[in-house]
Order: sequence, then structure tokens, then C-alpha cells
Amino acid sequence: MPKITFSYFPLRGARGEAIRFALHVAGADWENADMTWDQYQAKKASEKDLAWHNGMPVMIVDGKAYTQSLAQLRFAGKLSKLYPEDPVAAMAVDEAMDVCQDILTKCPQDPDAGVKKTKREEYAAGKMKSMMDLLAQRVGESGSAFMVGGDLTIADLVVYFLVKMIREGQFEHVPANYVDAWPQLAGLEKAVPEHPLVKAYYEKFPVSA
Ligand SMILES: N[C@@H](CCC(=O)N[C@@H](CS)C(=O)NCC(=O)O)C(=O)O
Repeated sequence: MPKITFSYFPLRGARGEAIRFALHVAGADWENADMTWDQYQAKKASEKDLAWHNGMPVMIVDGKAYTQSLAQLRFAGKLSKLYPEDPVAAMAVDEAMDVCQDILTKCPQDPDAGVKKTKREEYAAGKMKSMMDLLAQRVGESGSAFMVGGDLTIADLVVYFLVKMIREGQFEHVPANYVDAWPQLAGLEKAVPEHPLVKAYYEKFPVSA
């Protein structure tokens, strides 16, 4: 069993929490080493290893640092059996996670507040909507409340935390109730915290703690 140190910001969502959850489910030998925004910026300023320069989270496995949240989540998903061994099911999981990553990274920015608002509204009605349509289609095809097959995978966690970010207003100019247009995604949002593994995790590590 590798020795793992996981660093993210002290947030119970976004790009980090799915990885913590999967490491916990795996019973991995890991420690959480959250950093504040300022600690991370200071680390970047002094650190030569470029794996630390690509944004958080960063995972250290047996002394070596790795970047990219989805690579880390796939690794934790393999340890926890929350990433399917079947290649086609694994591709379906990857597809959903990459669509979520696109939704996050393609979200327009602009230094001008008015232009940013217009661009974001266009995004929510256009490209982002079509990616949400695809995620909802996949839930419909799975025959369950989950993205792939009949049980929880790491794809569900990524979709769940993306939906949570929208709900919490972290997508500026995208309404908090945006997700309600897709009953399949609103259904997944309900099903994930009710899954026995997720329930047990939140009982052990309550969000307010
Ligand atoms: N492609 C990266 C993106 C990471 C990323 O942008 N992380 C954000 C937080 S969710 C961050 O650390 N931003 C601050 C910075 O890059 O200095 C991944 O998925 O790991």
C-alpha cells in the first residue's frame, strides 16, 4: 500500500473532496495536508517541482508529487474499487468526468464585469447546457440514479460536487437552481449523499466539523 499525502484547500467540495472520499473508502494509508490559499501561493513561490505549479490538489505518493485532480481521483478510484475495471464502463466514467472538467475550465472569464456576465449567460444557455444535457442523457441511459451502471462510481462524485458548486452560487451568473432543469441530475444530487458509503463518510467527517 503506497504512502499518500493529499493537499487541497480546506474545502469540503470542488476538486478535492471526491479524492478524500475515495482514499477513505479504500482504507488507504493517507494523510490530509490542507493548505490555505496563502500557504499554497508561498509553496509555489519556493518549490522547484512543477507538479506544485499546476493548481491544487496535489497528491504525494511514496515521496513523489502528482498534479491533476482527475488523475488523482482515478488512482484513488482504483484503490477503492469506485472506478470500474471493465474498459467500456471505465471509458463512460472518464467521459463524464472529462465533461465536468470541461464545464469548469471552459467557463468564460473577462476582466470587464459586464462582458463577463454576458459571456457567462451565453455559456449557461449554450455550451454548458449542451454538456449538462449529455450528463443527464447518460444518467437516463444507466437505468439507475447514477452515471454508469447501477452503483456509485467516481464519476458520480465529480458530477455531484460540480452540481454542488452551481447550487452554492460558485458559478457566477449561472443561477443556483440551474440544475433543476435536468431531473436526472437533480436525482443524482439526491442519490449520492444517500449512498451507504457516502452516508457513512459524512457521519464520520461531518461537514460542519
Ligand atoms: N487542472 C487542474 C486545475 C487545478 C486548479 O485550477 N485548481 C484551483 C483550485 S480548484 C487552484 O489551485 N487555483 C489556484 C492556483 O492555481 O494558484 C486540476 O484539475 O487539478
